[in-house]
Amino acid sequence: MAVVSRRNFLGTMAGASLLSCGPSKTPQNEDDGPADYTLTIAVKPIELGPNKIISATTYNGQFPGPLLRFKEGQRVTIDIHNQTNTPEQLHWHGQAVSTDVDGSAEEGTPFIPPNGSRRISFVPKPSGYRFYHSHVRAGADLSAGQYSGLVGPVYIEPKNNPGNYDRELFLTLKEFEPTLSRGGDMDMNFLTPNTPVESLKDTGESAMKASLAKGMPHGFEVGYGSFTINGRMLGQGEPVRVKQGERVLFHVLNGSATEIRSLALPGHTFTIVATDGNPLPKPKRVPGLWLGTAERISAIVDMDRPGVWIMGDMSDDDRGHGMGIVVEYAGSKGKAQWVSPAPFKWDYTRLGNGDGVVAAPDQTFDMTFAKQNAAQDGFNRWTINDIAFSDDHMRPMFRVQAGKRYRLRMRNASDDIHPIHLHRHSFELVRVAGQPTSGVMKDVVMVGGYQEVEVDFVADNPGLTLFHCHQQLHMDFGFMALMEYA
Ligand SMILES: [Cu+2]
Repeated sequence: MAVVSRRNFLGTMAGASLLSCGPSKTPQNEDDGPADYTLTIAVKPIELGPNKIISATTYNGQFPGPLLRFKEGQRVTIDIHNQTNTPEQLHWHGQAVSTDVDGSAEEGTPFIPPNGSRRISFVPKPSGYRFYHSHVRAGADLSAGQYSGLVGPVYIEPKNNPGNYDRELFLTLKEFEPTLSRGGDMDMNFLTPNTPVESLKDTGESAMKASLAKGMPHGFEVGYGSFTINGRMLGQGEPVRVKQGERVLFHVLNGSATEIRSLALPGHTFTIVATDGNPLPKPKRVPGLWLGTAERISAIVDMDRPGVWIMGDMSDDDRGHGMGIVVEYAGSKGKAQWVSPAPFKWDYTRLGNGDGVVAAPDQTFDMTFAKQNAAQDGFNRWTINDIAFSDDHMRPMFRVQAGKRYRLRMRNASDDIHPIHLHRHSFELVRVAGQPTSGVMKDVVMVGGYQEVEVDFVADNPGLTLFHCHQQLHMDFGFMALMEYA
């Protein structure tokens, strides 16, 4: 926990240990003097509950990694020490940084060598809720990549306007103890509009049928033994202690390697103010949250229903295995209560402006995502426009010019939901399953089974740019592409 902050206030993480902070010398340049932050990657025991201690690769021996509070536009220097025997990459998810520090080998970021270190320096931006995580290929190794404990939150303070709420709390949702199965996918039917494209469905279903007819088993999926919020299973950590009348801003991160998560607090509603750290055009009230891997939601909850509650995943099974945290009002006692919210659907388009008016793109890239069942050592192989990304197929697929606006028309010819991520840029949601919207800025969006989603981005950060599905099992087996600037 030796994070030293020269000038930054370190906020609270519910249920997680506080960080020490203290003064240190201001370096004259980034190459000498102490760094503003130190992150040490090492295998450590982490205690998910009293009789549940696992070992995992962590940042600074803790899970989640320390909350890093940066100031927009104020350069930071960070020492990253790697005390493992494998090369690492630390990705600054959601930030518009350069390829040299972004933390993607595919873009050319140097690895943090095994038992070695790297000092990096960058100017944090844009403001808002970001995070950092390992960005290495795990493949069949379920201790590597994002299956590990290598996830931590980042908050970049805006230059002006620190926000209007009583308190803020950071929640990192994450599963541990991964195992492989041939279980097939759980039916996840929470997205709306739900209008599958028939041609995509035909393509996907006939490919699957042909594979099974050849005697292929279903490709591997990953399941988990324990589920946590801020590294603690439900009931095993400190509760979130609140007072009646408080407005609490929750910054929720889905830090999962592979899973989609939901979150509800019985008797309360969430007012979403930002998606992936970017303010919405208007705050939006919802009964609960859904987050694909790597998505973040910042939402205010008015604490107006005294009691002891379970804030948790809407899946009874996952909540039963730990995915929840107790919210306790001052003066309330007793066992924490869970009540399922009335069923509702998750509609990205309603977070934005209904008009769907956005600037015309200079060019549109069409992409079709497809699955080759069990095609790679029992794992599903994934393609974008029929090409599976690999060490042998890293040639950039798309070419952009600085300053221009591009539309990505993503077509999903599989029944899985893909949380799609673009590095070093933010994008605007334009159309989801045929429904227009505007004003919702994100860096990850879930593309539903057999659905189409369109997003626009402005090419404003030159350098190789990685585009991929954030599901570790998908990105590791082909679901990536590079964009290059002309
Ligand atoms: Cu995917």
